[in-house]
Amino acid sequence: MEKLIITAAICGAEVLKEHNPAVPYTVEECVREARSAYEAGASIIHLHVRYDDGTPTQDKARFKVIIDAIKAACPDVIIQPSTGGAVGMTDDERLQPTELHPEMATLDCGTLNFGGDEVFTNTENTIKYFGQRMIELGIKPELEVFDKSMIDMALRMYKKGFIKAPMHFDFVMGVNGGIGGDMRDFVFLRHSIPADATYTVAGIGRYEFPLAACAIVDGGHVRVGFEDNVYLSKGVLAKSNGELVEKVVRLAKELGREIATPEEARRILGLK
Ligand code: KMH
Ligand code: ZN
Repeated sequence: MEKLIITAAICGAEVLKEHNPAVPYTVEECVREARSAYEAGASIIHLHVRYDDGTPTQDKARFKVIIDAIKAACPDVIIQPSTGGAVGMTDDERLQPTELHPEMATLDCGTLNFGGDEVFTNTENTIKYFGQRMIELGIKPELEVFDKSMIDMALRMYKKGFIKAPMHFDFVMGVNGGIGGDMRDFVFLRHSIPADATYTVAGIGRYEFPLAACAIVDGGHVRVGFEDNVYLSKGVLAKSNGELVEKVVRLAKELGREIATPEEARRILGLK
């Protein structure tokens, strides 16, 4: 079994300091959270950025400042900017961080309800546009799937040439509007991807660590972080993203799975 790649989704676009005071908004806070995750064993940072007041933005200049600062603190870490951004942003607004030529970026594979009146929109043409852009720029997409239908969409996009193999998926499970986070749901997704594909699992809220354990024993990979969950255990807020990563490392050690370094993660994912 390959070593375990841990991704830290340190910030997100929706979670606020009101949910956990350690949620990062400023450049310094992003560096602090990325470093804590990296030192604990994360090899990938899934990155959204905010302005200092917490407003999410896909502004290229803001991304550049934060990516450069994270790279100075964690030189070999893989930075994976979000192209999902926040609900309501346009496609071109969302794509801005791809102009910085990151090694990876997310590619969201369908539309879903996102709580209340919010809808996270990813039409077929959006997916084609984002997929084509990432092929042109040599960026490895992490295929964000919030439901089984989005795996099917990714496979259609692959057949049409908008996504290349081997594909790398992120099963985002337990969003209010997407697939649930039970083991049955995990098994369904896990057996719906091609044999040569890799995957990571991002369980939302209370699903985070049970799904991490599923992926650890199954040979998949794991994403944790404030974007998905702010609690270390029931009712106990995590002090940092690093604490969430440390818990995954403990689970992996108990279950006999070694942790991948960023260089090992690059090889496993076929990054340049
Ligand atoms: N913030 C969500 C609307 C991604 O990063 O690609 C979208 C999201 C997915 O977080
Ligand atoms: Zn995200």
